Amino acid sequence: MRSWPHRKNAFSIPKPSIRLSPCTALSFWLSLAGGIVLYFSFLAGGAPDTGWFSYAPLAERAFAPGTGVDYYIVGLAVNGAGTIIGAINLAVTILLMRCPGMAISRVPLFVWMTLITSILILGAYPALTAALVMLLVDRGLGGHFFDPAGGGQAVLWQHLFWFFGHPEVYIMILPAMGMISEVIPVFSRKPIFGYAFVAGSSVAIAFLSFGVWAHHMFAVGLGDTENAIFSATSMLIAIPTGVKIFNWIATMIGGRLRMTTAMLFAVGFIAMFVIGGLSGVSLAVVPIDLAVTDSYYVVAHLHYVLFGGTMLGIFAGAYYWFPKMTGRLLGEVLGRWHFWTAFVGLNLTFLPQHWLGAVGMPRRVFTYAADTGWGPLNLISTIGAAILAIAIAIFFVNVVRSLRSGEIAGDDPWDAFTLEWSTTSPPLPENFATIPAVTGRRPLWDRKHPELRDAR
Ligand SMILES: [Cu+2]
Repeated sequence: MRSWPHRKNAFSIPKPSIRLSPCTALSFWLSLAGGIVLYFSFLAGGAPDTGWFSYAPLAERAFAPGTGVDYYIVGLAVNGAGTIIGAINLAVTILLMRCPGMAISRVPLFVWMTLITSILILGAYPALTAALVMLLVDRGLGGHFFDPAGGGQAVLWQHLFWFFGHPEVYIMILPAMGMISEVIPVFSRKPIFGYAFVAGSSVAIAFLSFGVWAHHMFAVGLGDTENAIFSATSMLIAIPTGVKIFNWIATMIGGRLRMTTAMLFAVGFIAMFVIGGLSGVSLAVVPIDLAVTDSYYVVAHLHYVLFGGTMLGIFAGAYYWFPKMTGRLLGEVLGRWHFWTAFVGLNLTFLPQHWLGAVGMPRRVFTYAADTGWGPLNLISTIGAAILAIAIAIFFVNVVRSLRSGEIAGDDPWDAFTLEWSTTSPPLPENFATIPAVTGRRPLWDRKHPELRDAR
């Protein structure tokens, strides 16, 4: 295994200090409490059994008399309050508390994506919260918001839910995109290609993501004109997404690549996200959507985006920032095992589901008739899921082992670009001994290599 410069001895790891500001603490504890309320429903006489989007009227008391949906409502509302407070906190910090010289056109792309994600949260979560309150009124106080018999509209729930639900996809993927936008340039030893396009295309994605929600509702019967409009806006969103893919690839072209585990996961993200993105474009075509809606094709698409995309991106970020957080590197040998088992496992699990969906296997079934012929592909999928579980286990073993006896990271184990690598690992409570001055997009790199300094 290669050894990186700037190693320090075993006694130089500062004690980690976790101190939350009151606002951060409120957001963290509300989010955690909301999650606990939701999971507590399993113990309290039944989890919500109306699917993750809890469609009305099935979520109304007449059809779901237990307490499961009530736990869903309260859990998501409390969790959402924590998320909204966290988003305000992050947006205000990024907009108002940057260090001298850190113009908004110089902040790391991970920070850009965090800002855009926070704005998306502020636009999307209130719609969900409003819908949850209305459902609570329907269930607890005899309201009729979603009850056609009382003059309400069941489809109103779908509009409100998906007005939240589609931006939510970007809320989950944009931070991961930000992570690989940090990892790929450092391990290509090149600045990101087209910084302004990576940041700007995310603004475009955020803007468009509020105008595509009804692509989840093509089968509802809104009408051909409505379906055509939402089909067009959904296809449009592929353009800024594609721009990013080209930026990442162009960053790697001509670079001196270091295929660390973090970089493997980042490259894996690009490959898998292209598959998930393309199946997403196919679902924006109304006739295709009508043919495969509520089938395993949708399940396959979602998992290529959220596992092949978001999870691989989070793993890339974990291997990249673990040394900064803990002072020790994650093991590279176990890291490679983790990557390849995850990569093989996820493709074995989710790729066959495209075919299963296309031939009509509905989602949310746990069994099917033998003469459907779905058995072999489901068997492959099951084997893949087991391999995926092994991959996650390898990651946790790696984390525990590295925490106890991992290689000492030092301040800057990757010869990185950005300011967090100029301070100790883990950082001091104040982050920096003196407030750094910034004159470009790669402040630490500029300091290390004044002769190669970026123009901006
Ligand atoms: Cu969507």
